[in-house]
Amino acid sequence: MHFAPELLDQLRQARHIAVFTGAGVSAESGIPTFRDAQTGLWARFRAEDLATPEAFRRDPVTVWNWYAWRRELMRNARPNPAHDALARLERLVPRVTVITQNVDGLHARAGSSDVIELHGNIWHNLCSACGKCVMDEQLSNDTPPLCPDCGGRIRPGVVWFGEALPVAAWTRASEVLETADLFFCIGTSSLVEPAASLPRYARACGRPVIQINPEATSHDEIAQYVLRGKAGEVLPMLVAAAWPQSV
Ligand code: BJW
Repeated sequence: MHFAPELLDQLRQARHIAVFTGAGVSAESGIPTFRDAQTGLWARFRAEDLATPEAFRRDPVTVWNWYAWRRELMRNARPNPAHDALARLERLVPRVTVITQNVDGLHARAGSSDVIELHGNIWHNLCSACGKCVMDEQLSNDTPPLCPDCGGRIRPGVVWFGEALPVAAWTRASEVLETADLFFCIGTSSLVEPAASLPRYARACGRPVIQINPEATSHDEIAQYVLRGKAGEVLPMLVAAAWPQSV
């Protein structure tokens, strides 16, 4: 793949890089993206219809079992070359902040040290009634488990449709846009708000936006560079092209 020499210069000169990621970054780890059709037991459900507070109220058993299945998938998944290349970038650029919509924790497992999780983390358990955080060891054997304090239903600590994003994560992500020199947008359909507005804010702040995705998205229009391909292939090549001595 050929990279514009100006892009490689901008990368080498950057003091702070912001990287906004979505499900496509974990696709090569074997975790289906949100808008992939579901398979097996879950083929008759749409992911969008399970990730809502209404679905959990209506059918908590199905929603809990879906998350239990996804946790198992994520537990067995390994970071892929895209996660690894982003973690490696920290040794080449003074500051790298990953702003992710993913709940799988794979950026941190790959070694990225500054990760903002906009949509929560699938490994956290919360009481849907009193908000208490509950450790795995404290979970009862019910489906879904019940809160040891108030008996409410335990839910995964992720952000569902119609719920607000964690304030601290959103505030930090907005601050990062003000200090970053470059903004990567990788592996997201950019359909889900308010996260999808971040690349537009970055562009409005005058930051070059670099889009990596095998498919076109609405953010191609605002991107200074569109790199068409899989993140696990494009990112390692890009890092090697900018810093040949790093490989
Ligand atoms: C590859 C690849 C490879 C493949 N390499 N790439 C404004 C306008 C319209 C609607 C709204 C609006 N503001 C809010 C809304 C409503 C709603 C929304 O956005 N709806 C839209 C669908 C229309 N938003 C919300 O409800 C949000 N909350 C909110 O706004 O609250 C307001 C409020 C304020 C105050 C009080 C109360 C409320 C919350 C959104 C939460 C989203 N949650 C989920 C589930 C998380 C938990 C879980 O994992 O189960 O987050 S939904 C799902 O979508 C998940 C993802 O993080 C998110 C984004 O998906 P993503 O990552 O982009 O994945 P895909 O599958 O869509 O795309 C994959 C991409 O990868 C594709 O482009 C592929 O081509 C690419 N790809 N292989 C690179 N190898």
